[in-house]
Amino acid sequence: MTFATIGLVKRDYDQYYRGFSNATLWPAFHYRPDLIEFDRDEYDGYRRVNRWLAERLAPLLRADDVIWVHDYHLIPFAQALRAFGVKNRIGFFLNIPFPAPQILLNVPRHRELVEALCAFDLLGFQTELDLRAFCEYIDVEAYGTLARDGANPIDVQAFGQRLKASAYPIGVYPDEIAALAKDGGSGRDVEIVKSTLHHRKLVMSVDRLDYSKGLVERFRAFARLIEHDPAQRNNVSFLQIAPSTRSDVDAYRDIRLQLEAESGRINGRYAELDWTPIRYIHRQYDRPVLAALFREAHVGLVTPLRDGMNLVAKEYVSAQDPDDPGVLVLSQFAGAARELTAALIVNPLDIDGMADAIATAFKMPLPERKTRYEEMMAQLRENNVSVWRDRFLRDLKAG
Ligand code: ADQ
Repeated sequence: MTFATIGLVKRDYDQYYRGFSNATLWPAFHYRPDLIEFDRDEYDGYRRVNRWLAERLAPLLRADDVIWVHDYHLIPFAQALRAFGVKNRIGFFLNIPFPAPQILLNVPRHRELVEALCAFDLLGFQTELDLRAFCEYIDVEAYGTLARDGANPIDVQAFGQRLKASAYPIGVYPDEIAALAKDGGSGRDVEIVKSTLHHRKLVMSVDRLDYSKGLVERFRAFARLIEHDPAQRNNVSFLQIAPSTRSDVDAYRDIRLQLEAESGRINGRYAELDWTPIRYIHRQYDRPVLAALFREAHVGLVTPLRDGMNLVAKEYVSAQDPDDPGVLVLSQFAGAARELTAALIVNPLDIDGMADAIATAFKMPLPERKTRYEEMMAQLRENNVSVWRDRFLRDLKAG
């Protein structure tokens, strides 16, 4: 693979990346209008950087290149490329949710953004729900037309453009992760976790530290579990791995402080001399280590408030021992819940419901754990990341 990379100067980083991308679009697209910040200069910076990236890419392109653009940082990218005379096929995949129109309307200039999206030839969303939200905007807000003949991808006409749109749920390579999980088990980090567990059950979560991931609610659910069932105390350990991201955006500083307070409160209340209920670690780990840790965990607790897909859910299932698999507890608001229906599906705002699901997972008999695991693995194999890529590129090239 050949990469062309360019750096951003501080003003561009602040306006384009930290500002409009991560303080306006990210909260809006994750259904958090209360966290949306909008600054006109940042929006101008967002458009300017997209134009500049397009200007730098245009001379590198050959006539038969197919261009695949990823994510919310690059919504105006096709429009910008077209302005430089690029005629190639251009597709866009949105890794995060697409919000319902009533949420998107909170973003000033939302119409310009959706108009920019319509300059792509193909739009890919994670789930049917995201696709439907986009179509609703086209229908109700943009007075566009959508071909309702059941064809997939759907034909869209809006803002004087014709394009196609469909759902392409992103996948993983489940068998590669399974192999990593098996081999990674002898590493030092994994041995440390095993030796300090002392046969306690392990509940595990891995997320970027982000307010969309539902960490506070999850910590409270774990506290509720040990509060209501004292027999669980000292018999279960919760490992939360969450490296900081975007720590220069205010909302991310706030969530970090809130989590530190919450884990401190819970550990202060319930810890014993030989047991800390929550281990909360701000670190990146190598993929084999994470995979091996997933395999040790009796419960994978993946409870985002909103998530485009959530690959951790798919990685956790893939990493399990087929002869003794753990149980995935999964938020109904993760895109992955549309495919991994054999998980224990929870509402991440229902603290008691999540505590009950963890207790159910602990008690689940081996045959049921195996059936659920096998159903989910079959789904992950059928829609692995190559299948996802090939479907998108086939539709993009088909025109
Ligand atoms: P993210 O919000 O980053 O991705 P996710 O899908 O869970 O969320 O992917 C995170 C990846 O980073 C996983 O592969 C995970 O293993 C890895 N990771 C997380 N914490 C780690 C740590 N401490 N050390 C090492 N690796 C770690 C966005 C969207 C998602 C969507 C993906 C892909 O928000 O909804 O699923 O893109 O489309």
